[in-house]
Amino acid sequence: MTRREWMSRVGAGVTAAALGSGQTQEAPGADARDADITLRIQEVELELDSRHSVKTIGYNGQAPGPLLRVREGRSIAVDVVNDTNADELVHWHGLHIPPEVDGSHEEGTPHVPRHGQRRYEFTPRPAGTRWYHTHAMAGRNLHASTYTGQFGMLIVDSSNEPGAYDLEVPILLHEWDPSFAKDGPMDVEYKYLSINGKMLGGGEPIRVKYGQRVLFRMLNASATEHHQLALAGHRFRVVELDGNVVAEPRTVPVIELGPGERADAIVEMNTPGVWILGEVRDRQRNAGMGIVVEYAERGGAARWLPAVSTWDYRAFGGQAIAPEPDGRIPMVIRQPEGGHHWTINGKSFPKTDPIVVEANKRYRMIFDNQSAEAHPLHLHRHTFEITRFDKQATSGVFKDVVVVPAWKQVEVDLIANNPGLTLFHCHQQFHMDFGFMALMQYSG
Ligand SMILES: [Cu+2]
Repeated sequence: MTRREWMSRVGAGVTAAALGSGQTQEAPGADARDADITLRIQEVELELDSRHSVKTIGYNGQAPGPLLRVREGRSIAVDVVNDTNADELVHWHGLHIPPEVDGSHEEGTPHVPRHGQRRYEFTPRPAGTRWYHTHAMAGRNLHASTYTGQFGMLIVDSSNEPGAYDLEVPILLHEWDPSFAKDGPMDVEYKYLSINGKMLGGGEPIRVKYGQRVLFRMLNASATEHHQLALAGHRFRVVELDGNVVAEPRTVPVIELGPGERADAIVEMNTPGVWILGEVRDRQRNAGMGIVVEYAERGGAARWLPAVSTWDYRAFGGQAIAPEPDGRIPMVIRQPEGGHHWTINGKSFPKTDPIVVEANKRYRMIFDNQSAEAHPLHLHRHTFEITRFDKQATSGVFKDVVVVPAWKQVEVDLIANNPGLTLFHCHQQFHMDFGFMALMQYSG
């Protein structure tokens, strides 16, 4: 049975349940003149549970936005209608598409004008768990950009998926009602946390049956926060990171995701009961970051069990030796004392040095984090391979976001195979808005 058939039998119902009013928007034939997908950016009153709701900006009257499912290699047209008072951009995170439609102002993508609309046309690739989100700048405005509900999952299906699972469940993390911390005026804190737009207990449970294999597609759509997830009574077999198959699938108790990262994991449903899938840290889970997983014919209060993280990208890597790169791109990351700007090699965007590459050559980005914070570093329009993590070589873990821990070094290799301006930045919104960006450009 193909993945597509699974989806039509069970998956569509599951995703609709997990995302509330969410629904898959299928791309019809390429000859259709109407848009395949329409996204309307508009204000949303999001009910987190029966006692809490927030006003935010979302897509098509919901947050998260609709789960989009498209076919790899089949061109689509997306009409984005902007009902808000601010110019917007939709970034297709993880896709290898041209800068004109990638959704980055810095790369030259035109805005979707306030109270206007714009069509994005592109051919989705590569296959995997991708996502879409606003790429507007927020600065100190915590009611803009990725602080809002402008995010959703985008699944790019290939024609030859094995489909070795019975059920597919998206898990999207986000926080709401942000403010600046009183004791640290540059730290953002949040009142409510959610999975799939609901606080723990506020939405429908994920309903499973004994013996099922469930594929969880997890996305950290937070503007600023790193998260750790566990499913009480169960373990995750991680098969993909950022939507890309890993060299060595491994079973782990806890999955860690920086802002922008995804993990796809299969769970064998072999411990009947009513359980919590949620943030490992009590404070985060109690603020709403959890969802109930309920076996058929089981009832009672949902149980939580503490879990300890063993997370390490290298666990999913192989032993292959990376070829010598054609060029090395060292990047030293610092936050000069007393300021809140970030620097790459001593400069803040837009003054950061351009990263110049030649088409079809291999480059090694060498990240040296000289700061006390972990940074989720994202390269647009390309996929990179982690080749060294904290002084240890690794291979076969392909990503578009890599978390570089405080005071550590990480190296990634990329093949420059998608000419055009390409944005590199920290996915922590408050970091990217304060200088932590650079542009990669192709020479000749
Ligand atoms: Cu950062």
